[in-house]
Amino acid sequence: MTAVWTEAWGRADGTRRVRDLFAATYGSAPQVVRSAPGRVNLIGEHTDYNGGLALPIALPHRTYAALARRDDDVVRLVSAQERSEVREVRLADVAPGTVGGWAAYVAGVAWALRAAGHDVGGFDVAIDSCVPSGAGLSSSAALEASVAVALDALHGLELAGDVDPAGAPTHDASRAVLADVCVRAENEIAGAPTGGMDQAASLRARAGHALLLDCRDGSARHVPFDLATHGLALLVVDTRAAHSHVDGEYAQRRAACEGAARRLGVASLRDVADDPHGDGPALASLAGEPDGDVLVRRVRHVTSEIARVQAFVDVLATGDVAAVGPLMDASHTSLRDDYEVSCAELDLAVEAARAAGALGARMTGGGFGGSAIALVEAHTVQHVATAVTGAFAARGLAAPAFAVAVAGPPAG
Ligand code: GAF
Repeated sequence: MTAVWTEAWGRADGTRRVRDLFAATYGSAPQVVRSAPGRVNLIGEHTDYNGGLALPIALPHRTYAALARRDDDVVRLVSAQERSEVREVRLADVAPGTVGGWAAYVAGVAWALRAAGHDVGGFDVAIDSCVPSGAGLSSSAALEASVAVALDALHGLELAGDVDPAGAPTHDASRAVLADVCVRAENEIAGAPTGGMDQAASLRARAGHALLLDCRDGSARHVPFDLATHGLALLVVDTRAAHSHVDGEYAQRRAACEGAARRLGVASLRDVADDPHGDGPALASLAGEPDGDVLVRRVRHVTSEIARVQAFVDVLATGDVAAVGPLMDASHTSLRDDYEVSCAELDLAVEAARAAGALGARMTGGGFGGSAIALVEAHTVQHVATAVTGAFAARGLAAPAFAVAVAGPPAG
């Protein structure tokens, strides 16, 4: 059974495609072209909106945005993925609930920049992308971040800075500001109550490194992450099971955590995770509530997952990279059983990858569909992908798509 691969475009190819789309649509050349990556999260799932730790890497798969200024406040938008007519939005009309679909992410970024006091006017924009959409690989954040850095360049906002030759952003603090802008666009204009890890990964990551994000104070540290030197690889399995954050399940999980924190009298569940006495007392007090069983499991996932991120980083520092495998496995079990955000396709991808020799595997991203990741010995990548493909076929499921994730550079 042959595995299907989703290749990342080269930068020159992506730039040419989006320039061509812009010229074919608007009859002139764009003034700026920028791009931003999707991400996979190595570990630390559903921790960001709990003030916790997360450890994403930027993917080599990127979204490309070509822009030119207009002298009115109209935004015209076209996307190669949507194959739709050119859409048109007036910036003055952008508000929660007024823009639907993918255009909300683009117009939302301009709206949030204006709300933060930046002088952003109308523009024409063309979008093209090799980040698979709906695959849990942050195509939304890649779209927002590509538009954010493009608007930054178009209007001379000087927030994005550069990406140095080693693939590191030169201006982390102001990139964190841009990430917040993208989160506002997603939360308020697109209506998805997500937590901010994805936008940080796309804007603040560094090539060859994972981004250790502390979502309580917004600080970030780049942790070396180069699997190839250890003879390892990270296989991404896009299960092709539908996934969306605008639906109610993600919001319910977030509300449950925030409700639990309120009942415990803490600012966020991070405080429970950091309690020197452990999470036992908090879990015991929640167990007595009417919905105690569910609350205990939700909180236990968050506190244990934050501890696993720290353990993962500690293991990486020892150089024994393969030893992170059991932490990935434990993360998946916790997301499946305690947080209940996995699904049959994700569980199958994880189990089939492990059966084919993966050293650890887990769902990545928000869940309810989307992608899994598996840590494998580099020479077994094809073997594991073929085995997972076979397992999906045996269940009568659509063939998954695969990619090898190498930590790439951030938006720029
Ligand atoms: C999605 C969200 F967008 C993130 O903010 C994060 O909560 C993630 O799910 C789960 O870790 O990607």
